[in-house]
Amino acid sequence: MSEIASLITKVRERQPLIHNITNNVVTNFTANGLLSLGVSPVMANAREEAADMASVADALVLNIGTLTTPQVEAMISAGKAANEKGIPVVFDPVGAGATPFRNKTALHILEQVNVSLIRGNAGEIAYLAGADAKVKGVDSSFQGNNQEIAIKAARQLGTAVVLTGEEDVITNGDSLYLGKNGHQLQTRVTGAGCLLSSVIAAFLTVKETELKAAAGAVSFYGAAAEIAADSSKGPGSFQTAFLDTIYHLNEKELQGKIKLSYFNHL
Ligand code: ATP
Ligand code: TZP
Ligand code: MG
Ligand code: MG
Repeated sequence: MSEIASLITKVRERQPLIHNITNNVVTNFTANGLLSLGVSPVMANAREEAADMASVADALVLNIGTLTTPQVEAMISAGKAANEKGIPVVFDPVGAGATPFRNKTALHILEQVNVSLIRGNAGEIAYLAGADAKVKGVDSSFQGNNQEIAIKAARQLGTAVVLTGEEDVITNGDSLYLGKNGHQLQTRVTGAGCLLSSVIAAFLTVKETELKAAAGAVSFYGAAAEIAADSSKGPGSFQTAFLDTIYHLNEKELQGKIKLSYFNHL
């Protein structure tokens, strides 16, 4: 696990610029989370500049949490610019499976943009895999086999998939990491999933395989949540402690905390 742990040092050394077109619930938390990590966030949603910003960024995050038609146009234009430049694109299909507009938009973005990785909860990934999704607003109540659903989505969509929950499944349809870091308090802070999508984008800039980079990001993030939860009284103090731990947690401490299993040739 030392190779996976070393990615956090590489991310901090590289200090990538992460362009986020994200929802208006989590914008501030995402920017602060990325700054705590040691990377540069920028939010640029306007159709008029989304492509220009993507073309100077090191990675792009498309998040449909509070989508509007102009914002979707901005996402597609930024996504195409990112593809032309060859930078990673992370897609967070927030609430896919919940309404026809979200469903249609999620599939449209995946048609138009070459996405490097999709990060969602079980219900969202199940919807994209064509399974019977249960998405309550933006939260999942899907009760199926998460590993099977993630593998199916990755194979069908031809992209890496990170399905998060109590256990995290990270797969490209051929091999898989199962991650067991994390804390239940993460489900009581809005944007815990959205910030993770942006943290994964930062890790994708250090030129590892998508799977290794995502495994590094997910383990780092989950380990930070565990440490933060130890000194928290509830969701309010957890949110502050989580940002502090994202700032302080280093490669050496992380190494002893990673809970990852790897499965090859699925
Ligand atoms: P949802 O909207 O369903 O809450 P989300 O998009 O916010 O989903 P999560 O699945 O909650 O995303 O994942 C965010 C982070 O929280 C991940 O790092 C994941 O490992 C962690 N996590 C989620 N649920 C739990 C849990 N019950 N126990 C431990 N960690 C969890
Ligand atoms: N409503 C629309 S987007 C959003 C809410 C509550 C934030 C979802 O964030 P996350 O990371 O999926 O919990
Ligand atoms: Mg959540
Ligand atoms: Mg989410």
